[in-house]
Amino acid sequence: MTFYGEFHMNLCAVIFDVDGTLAETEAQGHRVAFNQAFKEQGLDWNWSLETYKELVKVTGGKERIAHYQNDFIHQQVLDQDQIKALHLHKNRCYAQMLQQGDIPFRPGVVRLLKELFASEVKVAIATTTSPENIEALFSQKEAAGLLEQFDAIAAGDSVPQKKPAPDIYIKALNDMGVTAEQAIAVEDTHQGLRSAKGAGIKTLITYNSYTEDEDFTQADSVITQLGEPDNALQNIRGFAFARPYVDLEGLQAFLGEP
Ligand code: XBP
Repeated sequence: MTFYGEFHMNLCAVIFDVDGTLAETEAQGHRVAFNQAFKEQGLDWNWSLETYKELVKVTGGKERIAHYQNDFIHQQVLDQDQIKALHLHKNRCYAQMLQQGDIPFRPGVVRLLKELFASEVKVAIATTTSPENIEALFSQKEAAGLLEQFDAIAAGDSVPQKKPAPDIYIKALNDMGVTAEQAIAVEDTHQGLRSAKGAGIKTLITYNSYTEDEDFTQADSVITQLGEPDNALQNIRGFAFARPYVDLEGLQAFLGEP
């Protein structure tokens, strides 16, 4: 007997975005690391929470720095090679922050990953950030042994175009050998939603305080968080989860509903 009733579509894979979806890494993670790198490189740039909220709409750290020069300060302070070097410096700062275990996973993430890893369902990552930053995030104590269990990790510069282009989700599907109809994407931003939907994948949005006012009208389900038995999710729109938390059965029902 199931909690959700009958469903007929077979869930084969779940693909997770990283930044903002697995953990709130943007405002208190990448942004802080960018500012530290700017300071250590002698730049007088400082990205406030408000500025970063705009900048984060451009996916990719290197692309974000270029966009800042072009559209915010209207000054080419750094060329492409200098941007690359600054971005590497920022990622070293970010990894150091995570070594101190500063950015916890969002509610329900570790629980759901463990349930999926113990099942037949394949699990992947589709992210704009680099493999090094994913390793840094998963080096935190609560995620010990999890990263090795993913079936595919599609990350960073491995595709021609970053989100909102669908390339990274298409790569994750191909790497796992599953079709878009057999998979679910979990995202937290409008740009990520466009990417997953562009690849034809049913998408669950777990927004956060940084992205809650973004346009999620294309999403198949919008909820506040994956949730825990004692820390319930709220269904916002689209498919509604019957339990206070997202589990494998809930995801199967989500994929299976017309
Ligand atoms: C989010 C991004 C990334 C991070 C910074 O990726 O756009 O650019 O902000 O990481 P996603 P990098 O939501 O797809 O996980 O500096 O390594 O780009």
